[in-house]
Amino acid sequence: MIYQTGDAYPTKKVLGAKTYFMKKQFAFLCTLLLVCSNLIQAQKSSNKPPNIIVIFSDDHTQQTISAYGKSLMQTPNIDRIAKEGMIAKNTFVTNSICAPSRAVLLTGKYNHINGLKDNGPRRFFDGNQQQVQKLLKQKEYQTAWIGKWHLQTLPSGFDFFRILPDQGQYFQPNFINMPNDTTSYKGYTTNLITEFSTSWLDKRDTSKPFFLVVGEKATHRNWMPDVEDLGAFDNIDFPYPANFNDTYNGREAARLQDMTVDKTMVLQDDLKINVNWDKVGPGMFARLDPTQKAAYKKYYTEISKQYDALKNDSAALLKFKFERYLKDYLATAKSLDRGIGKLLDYLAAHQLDENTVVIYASDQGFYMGEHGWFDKRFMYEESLRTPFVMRYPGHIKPGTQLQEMIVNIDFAPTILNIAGIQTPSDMQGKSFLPLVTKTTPAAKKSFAATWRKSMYYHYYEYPQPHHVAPHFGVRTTRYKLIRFYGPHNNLELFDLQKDPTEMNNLINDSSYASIITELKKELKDLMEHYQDFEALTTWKTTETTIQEMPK
Ligand code: SGN
Ligand code: CA
Repeated sequence: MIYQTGDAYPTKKVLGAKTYFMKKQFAFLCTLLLVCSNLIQAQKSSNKPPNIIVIFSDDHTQQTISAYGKSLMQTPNIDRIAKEGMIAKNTFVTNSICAPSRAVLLTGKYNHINGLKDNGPRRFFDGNQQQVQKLLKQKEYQTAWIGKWHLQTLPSGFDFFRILPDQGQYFQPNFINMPNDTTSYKGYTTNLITEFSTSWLDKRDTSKPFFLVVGEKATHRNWMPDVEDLGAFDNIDFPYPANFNDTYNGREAARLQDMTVDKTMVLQDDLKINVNWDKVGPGMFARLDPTQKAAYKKYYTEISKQYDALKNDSAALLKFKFERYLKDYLATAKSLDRGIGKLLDYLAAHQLDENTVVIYASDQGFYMGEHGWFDKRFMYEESLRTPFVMRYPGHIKPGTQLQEMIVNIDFAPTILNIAGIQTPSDMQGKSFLPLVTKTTPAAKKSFAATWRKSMYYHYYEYPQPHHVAPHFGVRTTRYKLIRFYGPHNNLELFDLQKDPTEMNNLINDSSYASIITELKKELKDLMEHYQDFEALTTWKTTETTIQEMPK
């Protein structure tokens, strides 16, 4: 007899007692197996580590992100990540420049260890070394890097990459596709990077978790806004920061840099003023298609007229230049923030938002006119800091604010921790997850007690492109000691509580003598701890020319 689905289960009478009980036992066993397999399945999926997206922008600084408080513009989508998760208020980089910062993100190590100290001719990143994506891949993650990469050697350990060559272009950019083919794509870079990211997500293997780095080009020089954002900030007057007219008194390296809005910023290439749009050469503007070029021509011709009208007023011209810089920079940040919103919407629309960690950070901070500058490099606050916000649903309480000092060497260990992977012993950073995930206040307090109280910095690239002398230094919660070397041989000390904009070098102030001694010792200890022996030698051999080395 064949029983069809839906038929009543045969009775004891129909089957006979023995067969009836055997069948009953069999059915019970089947049910048990099914329950067990469901439980294992459920266990498996709850054990499946979360997906991780790192949105990593270029030169996007905290002064322009509203989640950080006083901001030059609103960034609703970056703020959304912070609101749904956490914001790290004191995030610093080890070396404020692009390629080295990316190398730190990948390796969790200082540049003297990962080998990439600057953007220049020495810019060779050894892709054979241990990297975060390779460790994630061992844990079944699918890995991808899409967008700006800037490490000269091609990515390794990623299942997929589509990267901008070198700095990349804002319009009709070339991308390098795997294994090594360059193709030009029509459109605006930020939009393309977003589209490529979501289409990679569409095609991914859904049985595995993913690790995706979205490498944004914005907000890098020469700040070419998307056509729809031209003029987005024109109704706003931006005042100078209080120290715009810095005379660099007592700060030799600051005096000798070449990165002022006044002298270094180029009227045509940077500010698009008085460009001959009908005859643009092979530079950035040549990438605009006819419609985009017409929009640029229309908009910037009007701006040029306003500039020309100020011709005999040098103070007004400088203010105009400064404001134009901010307006173009912020307009590129506007499309960046919009793209982030699209990524977040994509996650929600595909039911991925609950199981995806989203991190937003930049490779370093930037000057928005502070000290009269654009660019980065210096260990001063604006470029030493970088934004860092992260959402991790179910684990980080919405609205969490982290005050402890985190450094970009901590990014890789934290990402690994999220994936359930222990930090390899040779990584120099530490996961800060226990500082922000849900735990008892006591546990958090005891972990925080072990957390770093100072950070170490080392910048190398000199002289080009901006004549910033190499330097290393230490920052504590209150003080900063910087040692310039190479073309300079001097020390700077700042009391950040009394002088947050770093205008008064206190190195010769005798009332700070004991603090200087302590900071020198701390700096030396950090160099030893992070094994920066070259810096230690520089410190030792030349220190006597400035002040006594600590014993
Ligand atoms: C280019 C820029 C510099 C900038 C470096 C490094 N000049 O050389 O102003 O400091 O990149 O930037 S430009 O005229 O070519 O725009 S980084 O973010 O990649 O480190
Ligand atoms: Ca950068």
